[in-house]
Order: sequence, then structure tokens, then C-alpha cells
Amino acid sequence: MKVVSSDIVISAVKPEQYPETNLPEFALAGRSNVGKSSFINKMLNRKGLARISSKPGKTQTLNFYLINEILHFVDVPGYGYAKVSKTERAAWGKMIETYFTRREQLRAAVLIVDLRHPPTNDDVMMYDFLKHYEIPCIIIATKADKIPKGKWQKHLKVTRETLELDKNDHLILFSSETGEGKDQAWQILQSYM
Ligand SMILES: Nc1nc2c(ncn2[C@@H]2O[C@H](COP(=O)(O)OP(=O)(O)OP(=O)(O)O)[C@@H](O)[C@H]2O)c(=O)[nH]1
Ligand SMILES: [Mg+2]
Repeated sequence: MKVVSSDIVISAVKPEQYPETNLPEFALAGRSNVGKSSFINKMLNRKGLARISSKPGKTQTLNFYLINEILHFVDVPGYGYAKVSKTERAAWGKMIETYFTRREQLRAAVLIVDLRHPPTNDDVMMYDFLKHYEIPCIIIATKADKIPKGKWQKHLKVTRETLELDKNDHLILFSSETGEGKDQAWQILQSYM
């Protein structure tokens, strides 16, 4: 898809703040610092639209981005960041659960994992949570630029096996550095619109 416009609509923490539209929506999920915001920026050809940081925990709210006036991306705070209090973790859990279980416009979750390492226990839990609520998943294995091409297939296999992916779920190799996988990702997203 050719992106001609993209903008942040709102940073929300509760359902009353979600945009009231019927536009198809895709929400990012993944470990803190895995590259969710970078994925959004690369997909939209926008360098600094979604905030990126060298420190984990940059994204704290549900950030809604409107694209070409026809769909939303939702950037979601990551999980697995150790320096988070119990109270914060609980608040995160509630916000995520509310969003993923109630948002009718949600067409699919985009679960971002790190191609370099096997998915973590948290990744597996997130995937199982999404499957439990019958939310279609598009798995993006990112940071492919950090792995030699010759090893890509081997790493994809580990990702697929560790998550025990459904055969209906798409697994896409990606890099926010090089743009690898971007066209394929758009193609799959569009098939859910
Ligand atoms: N080499 C490389 N670095 C990446 C890639 N994607 C993200 N990064 C880097 O990883 C770090 C974290 O990226 P973010 O996009 O902020 O990660 P996030 O998942 O949004 O993090 P939180 O908002 O904390 O949950 C940044 O330093 C990025 O530059 C990639 O494809 N390749
Ligand atoms: Mg982020």
C-alpha cells in the first residue's frame, strides 16, 4: 500500500478515548524494546512519528495512528520490561486485556518478535492470549538485518516452533533498518481489511 497520509489521532488509556470510527484496525504487540514503534514508522515511511527509544518502556499508552484515512495502527506498550512495579504491571495488563477483548474494529494483532532469539515465555503467553480470544495474528520477526541471510530460514523455523503457530497465522521476516518484508507485511494486512 502506498501511504500518503499518517498521523497520531490519540494516546488513549481507556475505551472512552478510543477513536469512534468503523475503520479497520491493527494493534501491535510485543516485548518492550523489540521494535514495535520502529515497525510502525517503517510501514508509514515516517522517521519519528511513533516514538522510539534506546531505553525500554518508551510507549506507555495506546497510540492510535490514522493511515490514508482508511485504517488505524495502534502502538501498544510492550511487556517483559523488568523495571516495572507490580502496580504498573497490573495496570498494563488491564489496559491490554480491555483493548484486545473489546475492540470490535480490531482485525488482527501484529505480534512483533525478535528474529535473533527464540520467542520468550512472555511472547508465548501473549500469542496464547490472542489465540484464546480468537484474534488473528500476524507475526513479524524483526531485526533481520542483524542476522546473516543464510540463517534466516533456520531462525524463522525456531520462531514458528516455539510459538507453535497456527497454520493460518502469517509469519513475516522484517527489518526496520532495511525495509525487508515491508511489502509482504502490507499485503497481508490488506488481506484483513
Ligand atoms: N537493527 C535494528 N534495530 C531495530 C529494528 N527495529 C527496532 N530497532 C531498534 O530497537 C530499539 C527499540 O525500538 P522501538 O521501536 O522503540 O521498540 P518498542 O517495541 O516500540 O519499545 P517499547 O515502546 O519500549 O515497548 C531502538 O533502538 C530501535 O532503533 C530493526 O529492524 N533492526
Ligand atoms: Mg514503542
